[in-house]
Amino acid sequence: MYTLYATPGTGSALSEIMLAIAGVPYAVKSVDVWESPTDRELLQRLNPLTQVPVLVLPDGTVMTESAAITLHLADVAPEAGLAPPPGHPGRAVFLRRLVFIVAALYPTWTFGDDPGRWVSGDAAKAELRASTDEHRKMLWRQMEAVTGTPWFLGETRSAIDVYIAVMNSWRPRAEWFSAECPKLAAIAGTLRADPALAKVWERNQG
Ligand SMILES: N[C@@H](CCC(=O)N[C@@H](CS)C(=O)NCC(=O)O)C(=O)O
Repeated sequence: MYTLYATPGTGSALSEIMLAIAGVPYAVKSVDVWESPTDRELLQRLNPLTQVPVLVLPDGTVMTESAAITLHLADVAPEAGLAPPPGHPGRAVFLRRLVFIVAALYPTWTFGDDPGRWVSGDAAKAELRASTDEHRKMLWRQMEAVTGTPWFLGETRSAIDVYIAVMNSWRPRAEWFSAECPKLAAIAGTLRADPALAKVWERNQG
């Protein structure tokens, strides 16, 4: 049994959806990564970065980092199609964009969500929030320019679509995607409407 430490609406939704798609047995341990000192202490023991997702594997191994978790689940459940397998024509693009999302896009929230962690003074905080928000929009436009249909990789659904759908509700939020990145918005809409994932989406509203 896998155990996922998760805070609804955050990046742990990525791993929760992928666990559901992979079809492996898992339990969700709800934690409040933002507000609860007790939960943060618990998380910090598992992940010194005090971040979700944290996934404890059936053998007790602790995994962090959503991309690593993605690749692990793709290994244990290859039939679920989270990642195109080695040799697949979409494999290189998949790997490139998986790392692009976690290495280029994800840090824009890390540094912009709570700028007071990194800089002091209202002006500096406002500037860091605004600059990371703008940079993120530019990165999403780059993604839109290389997005296929109906899925990011074209006919092949993959974990990249899960990232696109989860992150669709984060700043700059769904309305911006509909107006500026319609292909990404369509992918998010399709995956969010998948009845097989309804319970997970419901748990991750907000
Ligand atoms: N690189 C990590 C980023 C994870 C991350 O930033 N998680 C956020 C929630 S979306 C978090 O736990 N933030 C709490 C904090 O930084 O204190 C990944 O891909 O899993």
